[in-house]
Order: sequence, then structure tokens, then C-alpha cells
Amino acid sequence: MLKFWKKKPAETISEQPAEQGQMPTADAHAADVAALDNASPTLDEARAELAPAEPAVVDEPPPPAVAAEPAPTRRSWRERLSGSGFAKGLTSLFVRHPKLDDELLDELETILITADVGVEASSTLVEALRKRMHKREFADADALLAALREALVAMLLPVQLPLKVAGHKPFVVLIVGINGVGKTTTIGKLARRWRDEGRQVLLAAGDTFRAAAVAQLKTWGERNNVPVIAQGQDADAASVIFDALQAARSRNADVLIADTAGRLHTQGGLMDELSKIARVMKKLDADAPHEVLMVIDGTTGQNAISQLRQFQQIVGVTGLVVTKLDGTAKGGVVFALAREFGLPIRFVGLGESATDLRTFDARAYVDGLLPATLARG
Ligand SMILES: Nc1nc2c(ncn2[C@@H]2O[C@H](COP(=O)(O)OP(=O)(O)O)[C@@H](O)[C@H]2O)c(=O)[nH]1
Ligand SMILES: [Mg+2]
Repeated sequence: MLKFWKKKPAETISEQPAEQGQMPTADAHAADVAALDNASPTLDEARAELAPAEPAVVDEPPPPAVAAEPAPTRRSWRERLSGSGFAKGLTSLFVRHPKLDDELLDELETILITADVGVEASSTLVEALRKRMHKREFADADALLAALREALVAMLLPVQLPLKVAGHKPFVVLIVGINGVGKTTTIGKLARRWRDEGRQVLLAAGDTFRAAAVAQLKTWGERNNVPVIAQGQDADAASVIFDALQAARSRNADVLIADTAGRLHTQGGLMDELSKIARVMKKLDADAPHEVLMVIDGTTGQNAISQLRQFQQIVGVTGLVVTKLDGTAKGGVVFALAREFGLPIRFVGLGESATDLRTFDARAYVDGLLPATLARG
């Protein structure tokens, strides 16, 4: 009945060359199997909880065959962000209204609110600027813009806390968030980034709710030469991820990134699934997951706040990725999230391709959103 635990990684492990200075993966695997055979009570519990599923399929990309995506030219933050409503609104405001007066500040407040900065945060920002303006601190609109820039950067600096993938091997990253926000895409980008940094990465196709989700993850794996652990559609997500964590340990992988479903038949179903995933991981590593990364679509506006609140209750979120900030995103939701939760913003998505994920940088972000200087007519 438990054969699938023992069998499936065995065939694939031998394909992996043992890395220098590390325990040979085959031995590591044997040790894992032995550990399972000796069935500690916690592993028994894990097994009892996991329905015996179809054998996992390890989607090994043929090593030299698929060339990784050619590196597209990395566009600057400003190039990516200047299309946002935020950037456009501010540019046109200062062009239309170069005079420093209360009306300008009222309009500025409206732009900030429209860009999803949040009502409270917007009025706090603007009132602080208003006081300084009345004290004649600003010589011209450029000076006001510089002050706004600094105030915005100050809001974001506390959440500029990059993810440190260290201290655990494998370092387990659980990706959560509602459907369509960019979870699978972000996993693909992270896999590419960490692989390029020389880490051995493994992906777990834990969104078993939709067959397309598994296929999509496999495509990212192939494209970037990163193995994907998957089972058939409707497989138990916790079992897939448990499996993947075992495989990652056997292979001495550096990072395991696990995809999850964004929606199940019921909200309670999603809650149960995510807590089961976390519980089952802990049978193998009491500290796992080491990062619960919630992906938020930057175009969803204030709804992002309630999404995060809900996921906080389901599973302790430890970091955020805000996607789709390129193009038409309003961009202000990043400030609202920073102010409301203070959770680290690890990365932002500035496009759809593999290299369009940036480590969050408060100053680069604000510089990208704001016009550099004011065009004068
Ligand atoms: N423009 C843009 N599109 C993105 C970004 N991240 C994801 N997407 C797109 O959003 C859509 C949904 O992404 P997906 O990863 O399938 O979302 P999931 O359901 O959360 O896994 C896809 O069309 C992605 O290409 C981003 O940073 N910028
Ligand atoms: Mg997905």
C-alpha cells in the first residue's frame, strides 16, 4: 500500500549526479526509504493523513535539450511602471497645475486615493505636505515632488526585506493566493532566478484542482531546466507536496517551491487543504514551510487588503509578492499593504517573462512611479 513512497523517487534519483561534498543522493534516498520503513510515529501519522495517491511523476527536463529562455533585455523599473495610472496622474497633475496651492494638494490626494494608496494613508501624506507647504518649505513643484517621493519611500522602507534563502536545506517556500494572481508564473520566475544563482531547485505541483495548473508548472520547469514533482489531476495536494519534500531531501536540493490552489469548492476546503499541507510538511521538517509567500495581483486594488487578511487567518503569511505592476496597475496598493500589514514585500512582478521578477526595492519602485522631474511648458 505504501509502495509509492518507496518506488517513485528511486528511478529518478539515479539520474541526478551526486554533488561534490554532499551525501550521494542515492544514499540519501536509501536513508529516506529506511526512515520510512522504520516508520516513526509522526511519519505514520503523515501517511495516515495522506490518501495513497497515484505514483508521483517527476518531470525531469532533459538536461541539455531545452535551452533556457534567452534572457530578454531587462527593462528598468521606470520603463515598467511609468504606464501606471499613478505615474500618469501625477505627471499630468503637475503639468496642469504647477502652482503650489491647496487645490494642487487636494488633487494630489485624489490621485493617491484613485491609485489605491488608501484613504487614510493618502490624507496623512497630503496633510503632512500641506503643513510644510504653508511653512513655505517648498520653493517650487519640484521640491514638493521630492518631498512626496521621500514620504512614499519612507512608507515602503520598513517592508523592503528581501527573502533570505538560507538556514534550511531544502528551504521550503509555500506559494499561496487566490486564482489568477500570478502564483504559477511567480514560481517559474523564482525557479529561474534561484537556478541562475546556482541553487538546486525543485517544484511541487500542489495546485491539483485544475489540470491546466499542473501542465503550466511543468512548462515552466522544462523551460528553465528545473524538475517538477506532480501527480495526476485531483491528487491530494498535501500528498504531492509531502512527496516533493521527500524528493528534495533525497536529492539534497536547496529549494523546494510548492504551488497551491487558489480556490477549492469551498473556502473551508481551501483552508483545510492549506493547513493540511503545512501540517504534513512539518512531519518531515518541523520548521517547514520556511516562507509562506502570498502572491497578490497589483491591479486588484483595495480588495488585496481583504484577500491578505483572509489568508493570514488560514495560513501565516510571511512575505508578499505583488504582481502585474507593469502596464495598467495603479501601483498604490503596495503602499496600502505596507501600511496595513507591515509584512515584508519580497518581490514584485513587472511583466510576464522569466526575468520580470524583481527583489522589492522601495526607492526604485517610487522612482519608477513618480515622474523624474516636471516637464514645464
Ligand atoms: N503583466 C503581468 N502579467 C502577469 C504577471 N504575473 C503573472 N501574470 C499573468 O497573470 C496570469 C495568471 O497567472 P498565473 O500564474 O496562472 O496565476 P495563478 O492562477 O495564481 O497561478 C497569466 O496570464 C500571467 O502571465 C506580471 O507580473 N505582469
Ligand atoms: Mg496557478
